[in-house]
Amino acid sequence: MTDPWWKSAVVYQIYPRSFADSDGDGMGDLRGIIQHLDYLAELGVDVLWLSPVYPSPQDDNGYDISDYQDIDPLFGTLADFDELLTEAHARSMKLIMDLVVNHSSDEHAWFRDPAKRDWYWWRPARDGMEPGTPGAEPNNWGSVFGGSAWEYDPATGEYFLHLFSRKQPDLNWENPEVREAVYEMMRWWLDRGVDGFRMDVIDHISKDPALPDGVLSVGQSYANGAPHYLNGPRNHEFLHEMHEKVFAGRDALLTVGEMPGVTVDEAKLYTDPARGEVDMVFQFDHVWIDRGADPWQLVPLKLTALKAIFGRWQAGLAEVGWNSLYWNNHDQPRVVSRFGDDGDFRVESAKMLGTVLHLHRGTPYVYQGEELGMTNAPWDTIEDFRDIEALGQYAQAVEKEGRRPDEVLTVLRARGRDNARTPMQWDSSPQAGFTTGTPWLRVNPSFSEINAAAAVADPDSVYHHYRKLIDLRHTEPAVVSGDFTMLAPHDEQVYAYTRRLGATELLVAGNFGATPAALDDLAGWDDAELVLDNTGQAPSDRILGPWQAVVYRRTVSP
Ligand code: TEU
Repeated sequence: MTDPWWKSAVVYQIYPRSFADSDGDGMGDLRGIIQHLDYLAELGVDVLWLSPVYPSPQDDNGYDISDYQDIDPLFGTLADFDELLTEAHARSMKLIMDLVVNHSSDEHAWFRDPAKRDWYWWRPARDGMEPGTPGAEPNNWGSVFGGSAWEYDPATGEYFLHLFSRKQPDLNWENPEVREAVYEMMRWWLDRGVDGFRMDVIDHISKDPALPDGVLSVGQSYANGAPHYLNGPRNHEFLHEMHEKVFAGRDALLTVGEMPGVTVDEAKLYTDPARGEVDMVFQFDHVWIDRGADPWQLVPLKLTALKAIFGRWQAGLAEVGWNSLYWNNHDQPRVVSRFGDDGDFRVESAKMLGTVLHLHRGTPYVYQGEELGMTNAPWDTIEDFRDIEALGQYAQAVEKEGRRPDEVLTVLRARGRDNARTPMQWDSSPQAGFTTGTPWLRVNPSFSEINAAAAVADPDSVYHHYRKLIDLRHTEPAVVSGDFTMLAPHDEQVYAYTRRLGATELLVAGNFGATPAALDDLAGWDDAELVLDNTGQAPSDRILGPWQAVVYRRTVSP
């Protein structure tokens, strides 16, 4: 059997509101994307993933959808969308949509239809409690964005469940009508020509219908209910049904499930082709690595822990299933600021991080601006943030739980989602060439130095390094299909591994620090071909320079 096409593909994520504004309203749009398709084709990516562009009150920047089968006027029209799809396909790029069906907007017609109450999770107040009074919520779950996961509706005297904002009521997947409506909508987009879906929090769709209380930890007002809605009892069944009813018989699609909290064993089931669920999942272990038991403490990166995580995922999905590989998306801080050095070694460390990630076995995802080495932004006060998560968590922590504002701000500055959402930096003109108007979120002041025009013109830029990484995946079969061996798992500074396919062996090594680092495993590779390097200097005496990354190739006897 030949490998599916997406094993040698690289996906590029576009966050439309921050990508490119064609009409000066300060908000990115579909025509803005069309204007930059040549840039993306030049980068070499195979697939574009669009974060949501559907009609939405924009409470969570479009992850709250009020109509699944149209385009929000903020972004354009369906005709613009069709043109984008045609133009992407004309450049041999596929396009996948964001599918947000764990919840809809509270402004969706389904939620407003009294005949469709069973399409959501409506529940009465806790036994013996007066509806609408403190503590009367049906259970003790907290919303990811702060506060209770239940909203009281005085008109009907009941509560509805929202794992995210109160404007994102959870859909009731137990109801077969809900599932059929979702599948029909998905078929409609596929018939229009889209090439697949990224599925938002798709491991949350099956809940334990008893909705039991979660365990409350000390100092917290709400419990983590995750055990009761994460990878719930019918999650595999629902995804298999979706596969049967939507994907079966259609070729060349890509499906990726966003699955916060998924384990390797579960991911193996979700991505086993024989089971017919999804092609790959986004796991969260490596992006939760610097999250402590106390959410308002910053935990520094421990490289050996990062290697243990990736090593476990590489081994776990080696025979069955497939990995997706990412550092960044619209929910994560910029990787060069998080795990690299966004000061003196910004260019070197951004290239090193890209190299180490991309040459694992799996499908890499590049988030807009990552290919430029874009950094976290400076945030003075909480008023600078726009993200509902940052604002909600700040209110919960500072106003309800009495945390110190500076303590909370320190963590939001380092980890907040708005770091990823500042406008794409196209050139050094005002507003970074993103808009002729006032951008919805402040442009990162780094744009005069870090921008696409400068990067394209500079052969040593992060951008050109990403082009080489993408090209290597397209041309070197060992990158796609080679087996994976982690080297030096106990080394706290160097990340190194080999990939082997038949007689070809690759060695990938990256220095996660500003001091030179020795790697004994480099012995024996001195005569090998240096395929890629980020400093222009081959290592000597097995020593990697500051933030250096190297890729060697040699022929071995099979
Ligand atoms: O994110 C789900 C998710 O896990 C996030 O809550 C994430 O863990 C957190 O924001 C990290 O700080 C998806 C979307 O990617 C996100 O943008 C949405 O807000 C969320 O679902 C609700 O749709």
